[in-house]
Amino acid sequence: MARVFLGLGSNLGNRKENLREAVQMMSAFTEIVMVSSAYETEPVGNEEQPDFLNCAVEIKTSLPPRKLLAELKAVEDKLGRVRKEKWGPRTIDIDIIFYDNLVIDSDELNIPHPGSHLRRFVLEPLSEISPDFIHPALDVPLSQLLDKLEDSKSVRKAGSPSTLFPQPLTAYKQK
Ligand code: PH2
Ligand code: MG
Ligand code: MG
Repeated sequence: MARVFLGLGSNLGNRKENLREAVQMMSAFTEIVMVSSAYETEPVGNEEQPDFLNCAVEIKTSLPPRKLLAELKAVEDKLGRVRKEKWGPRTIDIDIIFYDNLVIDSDELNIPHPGSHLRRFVLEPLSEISPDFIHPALDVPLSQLLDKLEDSKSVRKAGSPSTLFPQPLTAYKQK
C-alpha cells in the first residue's frame, strides 16, 4: 500500500460540504488515514475569484499513480467540476502532492505536485497532519519547508468548528 498525501481545495458552492463529500467518495477506493483542519485561504494565481477552503488528506492506496489520478478526476467530475480556465474557480480540486517518495515528471502527472513546496495553502494543512514527512525531491521535512516559506498569501484555520470530520473517520466510510 502506498502512502499518499492529497491537497483539496474548493471555492464554489458549499465549500465545506464539497470537501467532505470528496473525502467520503474517496473512501470507496482508498483508506482515509487523516484529514487536516479546513483552512480559509486567499486565491493564488488568478486573484479575481472567491477565497478557497483547503485541506490536506493522507490516504493509503493500492492504486498506482495514474489509476489513482483517474479515480480522483472521476470524483471531481461527480462533484460538478467544470474545467474552463486554468486556475479558475472550482467546486473541488484534488491534487496528488506526494505518492510515497516517488518523483514523476511526465505530461499527465507531476509528483511531487509542482510548486506545492512554495504554497502556504498546501504546506500548512500538510504540515499539520505530517510535519516530519520528508519532501522526496528536496529532502527536507515539511515543517522546515513551512518555516522557511516566503508565501505571504493569507492562510488561516477556518472558524469553529474547523474540523471537517468531527466524528471518527470510519463513521463516514462509504458502504
Ligand atoms: N488552487 C489553484 C490556484 N490557486 N489558491 C488557493 N488559495 N487554494 C487553491 O487550492 C488554489 C489556489 C489551482 O489548483
Ligand atoms: Mg490545484
Ligand atoms: Mg488539480
